[in-house]
Amino acid sequence: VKHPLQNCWALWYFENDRNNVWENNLKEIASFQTVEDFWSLYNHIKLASELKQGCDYSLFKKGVKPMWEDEANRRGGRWLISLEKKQRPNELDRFWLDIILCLIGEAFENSDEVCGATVNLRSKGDKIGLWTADATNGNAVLEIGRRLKERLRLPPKILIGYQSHKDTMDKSGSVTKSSYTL
Ligand code: M7G
Repeated sequence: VKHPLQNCWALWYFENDRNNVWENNLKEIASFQTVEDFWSLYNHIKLASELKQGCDYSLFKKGVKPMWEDEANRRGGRWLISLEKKQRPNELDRFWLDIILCLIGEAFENSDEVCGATVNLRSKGDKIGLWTADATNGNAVLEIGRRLKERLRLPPKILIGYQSHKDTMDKSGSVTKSSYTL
């Protein structure tokens, strides 16, 4: 018998095709709700570092689209880990897998607040974001951020910032201010 996860999760893939509006480039690839089905999926898809520039993977609770406008996300925000270019070959895949294991293993006290996570492959530097449901829930946001840093073994001097999606949306292009930094 397979080992059930507490939640059902969906994996999404985004490929940057400029002929389409952003949302239409977003595709739900697969979903799973057991440990075994997670590993069979993981073992048969490309590593994040093997995706083309401009592509994303997202892992979200089933039923939540990996976009700001989704009802589950629209009051929320994300913890953002900005990677240096040189981290793609040696750290990106480990960070992404560790974040997935935190999500599906419900590693946070406030796991109910977690919506999902995204990895963006970008020439200017890759990004990993952990999305939570309520940017005004400071206690939950901070607990999740602290644990995330711990689980990814990010050194204290590497700072991560939390930004509400509303601020990200309004600031599109320029730098978004962080509501919290850890
Ligand atoms: P990005 O892919 O998050 O980061 O956003 P990047 O700037 O490093 O590539 C790029 C652009 O994609 C944004 O400026 C938006 O036009 C669009 N976009 C990204 N996200 C996450 C969303 C979203 O959730 N909803 C909508 N409508 N557009 C988005």
